[in-house]
Amino acid sequence: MTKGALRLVLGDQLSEGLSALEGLDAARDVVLMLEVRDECTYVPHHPQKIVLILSAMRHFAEALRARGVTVDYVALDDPANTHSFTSEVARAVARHKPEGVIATHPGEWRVLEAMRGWEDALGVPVEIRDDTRFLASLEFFRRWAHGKKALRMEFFYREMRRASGLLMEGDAPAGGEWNFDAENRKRLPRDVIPPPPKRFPPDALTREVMALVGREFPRHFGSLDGFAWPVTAEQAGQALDAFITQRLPRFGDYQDAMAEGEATLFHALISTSLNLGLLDPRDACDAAEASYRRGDAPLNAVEGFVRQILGWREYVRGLYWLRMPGYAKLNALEARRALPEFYWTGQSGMRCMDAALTQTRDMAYAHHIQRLMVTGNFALLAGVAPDAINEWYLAVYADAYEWVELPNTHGMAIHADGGVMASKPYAASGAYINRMSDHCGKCRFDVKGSTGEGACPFNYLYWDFIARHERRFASNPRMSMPLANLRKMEGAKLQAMQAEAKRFLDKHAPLP
Ligand code: FAD
Ligand code: DLZ
Repeated sequence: MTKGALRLVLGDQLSEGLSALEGLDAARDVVLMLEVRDECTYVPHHPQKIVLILSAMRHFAEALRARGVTVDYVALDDPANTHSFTSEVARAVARHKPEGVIATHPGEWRVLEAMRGWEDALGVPVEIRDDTRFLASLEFFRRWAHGKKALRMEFFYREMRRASGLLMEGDAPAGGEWNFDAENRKRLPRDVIPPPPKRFPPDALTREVMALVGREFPRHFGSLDGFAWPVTAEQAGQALDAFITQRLPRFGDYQDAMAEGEATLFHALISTSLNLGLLDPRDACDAAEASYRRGDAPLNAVEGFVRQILGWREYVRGLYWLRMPGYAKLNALEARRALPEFYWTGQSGMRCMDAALTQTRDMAYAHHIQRLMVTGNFALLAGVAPDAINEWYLAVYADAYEWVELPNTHGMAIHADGGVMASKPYAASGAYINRMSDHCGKCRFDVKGSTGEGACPFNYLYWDFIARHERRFASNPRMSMPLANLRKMEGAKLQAMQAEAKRFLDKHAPLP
């Protein structure tokens, strides 16, 4: 029994500086960590994601214990485990009879809702502290958003540059521009070979968790072989260092590229570590800026990288907490179709889709353009129901938590929020994929074709999508070009594409 506080650390809160651990009294307080089945199954997470989280939790608990902290760690295979946060916190309160529970604001709405009921249910004070591991507080975001008609990331990002001082020369942005995106759209040339990312082969503790997860969740989509994610803060730091020295200089140039056999290109693969709390976002930005200041990486690369973290990552979190819970229910395009079965099998026959889907199965990772312009674009064009596609993204990526997955999928990829996040849908035909990748040359579908069985499905689905939403998009000036092209199109050609789209969708993504 302790008279101190029970300090809860969730699986994605593995940071030494976590607010729930501030002021910890090692002599009186107990840190509570819970492996629970409910969290492993509320969507069928990829086994690598579950291993990553449980292994990182176990390593974090070991590190706390090494510092003399008492950790009450409930393992997944503990026979007494009741497998939900709420019931396990209740059991721990009964065990320790603490003076109160201290938690950090969780990353998902459903968990916050549960936490808000704990004080009444447990009969002890429950303090939910702000999550201070972000560069913008939720209050900062709310103040920025207040009274604005449109919440565009670019303007939030500029505020964040000013507030953080990152890549600033006095009051002006380094290099005289806020954003060098226009330079960051190169296709990968044949003779540019991206250096492979640093891998972290599983240690004994991780191997133990792999066996456990293999036993407990044998039917979850995804392969466990090849698990190589960083599971400690030290490893996360090494992954960042390797990225900064080997890949950052070309990150910008090839940020939007896709290539056969290149699953990671010049991307950082640090989202898992950032989202677990193993890596601090400010440290990642500082390391990139230092590389620029040393002359080791060009500004287009460094600004592009910093924008992803200081801009997009902070922006999506702010938007999520500003708009939830209603945000998840939006369905502006009235999308209702089922998720095509090939999202699970990786056998669509479309080379770009199958590359993204099979690497997702094998690594629990796909880079941003694959998520946005391939699997996301496909779901948008096909009109897959938001719940179905959101659940898929939340399940299959090792870095997925609702605060970051939902705005990216619901808002950016499928436009279900009707334009809160993006001023127009990120809809594209096969021509975009052909421009940014070498997939189409080897694909069994013809990227130039728009009708018939051999035509690239992205083409007829694109025009079917534009035609389906013609009236809705008419008031959006950013859609005037595709609408003008639609109106110029021969009626018979459009009808043939619509018939092809219907045939394809009824087969692969039926209506309920
Ligand atoms: P890099 O390309 O190297 O970028 C560096 C870092 O910037 C990332 O690690 C990440 O922390 C941050 N970042 C980049 N883009 C974004 C973004 N749009 N939103 C938030 N952070 C960003 N990211 C997640 O962390 N979890 C998700 O569940 C997730 N779901 C997504 C779903 C869709 C449909 C889309 C289009 C994007 C999603 N993203 C998500 C954003 C982005 O794709 C990933 O952060 C990125 O691919 C992670 O790989 P990386 O570390 O190699 O990133
Ligand atoms: C995703 C996840 C999984 C798979 N398992 C656990 C777990 O067993 N224990 C835990 O504390 N957290 C887990 N998580 C992360 C939580 O789902 C996450 O903390 C919430 O979704 C809030 O972001």
